[in-house]
Amino acid sequence: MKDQLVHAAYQIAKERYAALGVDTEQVLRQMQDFHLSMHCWQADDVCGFEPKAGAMSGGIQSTGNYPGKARNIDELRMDILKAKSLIPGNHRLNLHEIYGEFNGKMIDRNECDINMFRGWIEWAREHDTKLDFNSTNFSHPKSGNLTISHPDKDIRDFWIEHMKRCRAIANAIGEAQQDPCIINLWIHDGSKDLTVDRLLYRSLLKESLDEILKEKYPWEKPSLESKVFGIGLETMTVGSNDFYTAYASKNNVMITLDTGHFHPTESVADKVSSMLLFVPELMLHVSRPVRWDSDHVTIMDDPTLELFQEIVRAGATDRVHYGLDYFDGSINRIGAYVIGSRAAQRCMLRALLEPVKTIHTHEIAERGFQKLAWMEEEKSLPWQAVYDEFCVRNNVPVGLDFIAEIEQYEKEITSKRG
Ligand code: RNT
Ligand code: ZN
Repeated sequence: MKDQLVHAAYQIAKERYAALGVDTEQVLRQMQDFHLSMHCWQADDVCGFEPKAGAMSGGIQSTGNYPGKARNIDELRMDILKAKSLIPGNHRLNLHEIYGEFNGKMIDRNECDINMFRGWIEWAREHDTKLDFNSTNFSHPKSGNLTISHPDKDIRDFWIEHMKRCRAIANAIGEAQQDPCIINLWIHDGSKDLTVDRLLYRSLLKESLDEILKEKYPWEKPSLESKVFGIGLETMTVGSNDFYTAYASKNNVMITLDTGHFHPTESVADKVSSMLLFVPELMLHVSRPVRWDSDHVTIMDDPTLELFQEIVRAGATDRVHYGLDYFDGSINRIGAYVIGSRAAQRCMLRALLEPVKTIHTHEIAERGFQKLAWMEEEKSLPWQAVYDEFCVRNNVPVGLDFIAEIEQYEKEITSKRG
């Protein structure tokens, strides 16, 4: 699309918003400072680079076998850079422990250390990218249904060691980049069928977490992710939402809200204001559950928009970290990154462009009809013109222009992968 057209549409949009008391230039500055934490695992369907990687386990599943997934670290980095070149702004990258540089050596989960991530730190510095991190408790012979809540002390200790080491790695990454590295701690622990002694597993989880979180680091921030259920673990999840909400508020730890990890009619947006009164910060895993925690590509749907609106309305944009978490292996994976990242940005943009001051005033004064009218009006305000302007200013394709670029990359690169 022609830049002049984009600028012309933006000028009109700017005036339209100004009439409602919204400063689009200020919003564009805020958007520049809005950093997603892109999940590295969309590029290869959560496989990672352990030399002896087995089948995926832990109640998660990536479906589809669209050709061209990244087979090694170089391909993964290349694909991520391609995706980043089509997304306006500057974004973080979220690594899992299994995406370290193994160099063909089997380094077991209880042996991981910063050496596996020095290459990543260098790569990130070169590409002006900050890193986040995750321990990997799934897809391993020692992770059946249970890891750190396993009644067998040896298994528990193995995973405690892994998670402690992952925290140390995150701290070293954070120090190297002079910006805290968020480490997400998600464990799949649960049971398929009726569970009598739920208290046992939850007590063990609490005890293990106390041990894992004992050390305090200056450059690392742990965040705890709950879940409602996993595949094959349908009856009980040890790390439920109640468990982590209680644990995190008591211990002043961050909470990760994954939008696929709640009952289908539960509003994740509604959790933001409650959580933020009791935990220091939030991490998001923006995803799209279709009937279950299916991890479809994020789109600009109502639940996602409401989530971002809640964050902005609560004045909490800088207390939230914006991770993405989906893995669709059925479509072009770089396209999946670009669609999901742009969708999350558009939700944030719409949230920032909401004429919230006036809406608040109406709400406080109990002018219900006026409030509703303004909120309805927001839906058809020209936010799209502001997003296009944001793309032009960041030198990335506007509108659908990214499709051709991804098709070309597919033709030249990903389609040639065996
Ligand atoms: C799984 C959790 C978790 C994972 C990643 C790969 O249900 O959402 O965050 O998706 O760690
Ligand atoms: Zn998640």
